[in-house]
Amino acid sequence: RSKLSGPELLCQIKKMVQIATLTPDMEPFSGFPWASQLPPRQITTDIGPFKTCAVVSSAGSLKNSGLGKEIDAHDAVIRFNAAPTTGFEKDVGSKTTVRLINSQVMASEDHHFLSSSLYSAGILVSWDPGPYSSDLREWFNKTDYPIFKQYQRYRRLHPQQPFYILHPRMEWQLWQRIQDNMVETIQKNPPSSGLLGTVLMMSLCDVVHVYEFLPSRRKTELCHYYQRFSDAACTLGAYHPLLYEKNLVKRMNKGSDHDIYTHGKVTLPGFMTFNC
Ligand code: NCC
Repeated sequence: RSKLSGPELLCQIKKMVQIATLTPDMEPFSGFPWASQLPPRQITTDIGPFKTCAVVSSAGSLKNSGLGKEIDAHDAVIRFNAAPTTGFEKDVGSKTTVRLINSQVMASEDHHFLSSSLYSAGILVSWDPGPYSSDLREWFNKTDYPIFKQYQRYRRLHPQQPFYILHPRMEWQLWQRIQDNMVETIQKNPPSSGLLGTVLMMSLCDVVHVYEFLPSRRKTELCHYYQRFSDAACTLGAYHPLLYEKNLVKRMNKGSDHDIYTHGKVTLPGFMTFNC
């Protein structure tokens, strides 16, 4: 098969990946009393559009990057899972507009999701790696972690904080874009939070700058900028098809290779800014 160009890839993703969040009217949720805890409108209706946005990966290569000021200069900033800003402002900034968290973070004891102040800044968006299907009922009966139980608890404790759940269809539509553009057969696991968040921001912003998803000259085996743990699989992927995700993002990059080398920075256009 012929390799798609960057603009063609961007068009495929724009056309074939629907960015959606759960709303109270969707089945089977509409039949549950707690459905009223879900935001009534789509996240794309409620927030944005923003001019410029920053996607801050959690990579160890952000350490000593000094990118904090540049990141904070964006109109909106997305961060992932348990990635902190306190104590790391110089390298990652302090603004958090959206925090995208996987269901493991919500459920595991050691993250103290319900009580930690780490999660209280900005808008929360969560996702769960369900089965390869976009059927909500099937997913509801087979989530990887108890995302709904934790969602209800969190909403009761923090009713004022906006909190969305991604429609699992988005994960698999994006996975399909990765698979269809690779020669190899990739593992049937959803894309990483980093790629999901990048595509989410492309639907909310005119320009998206992604930091240290494609590693800079600071590339390191250090997994996260905020932890001492080292494992090259954090950057290259094991469960998530991360290497393939990065290949795709590299092809869509509108910025220079020099920006990647010095800043780990990729520039992607928002979906509203181009026609296909
Ligand atoms: O590590 P994680 O991701 O929270 O990182 C967020 C996103 O940053 C990008 N990244 C991270 C580290 C690195 N060295 N290079 C990178 O490019 C990736 O795009 C990544 O998605 C996840 O995707 O949700 C993930 O979550 C962790 C873990 O659940 C949370 O950190 C909470 O502890 C997963 N780790 C494990 O399950 C052990 C990880 O596989 C993916």
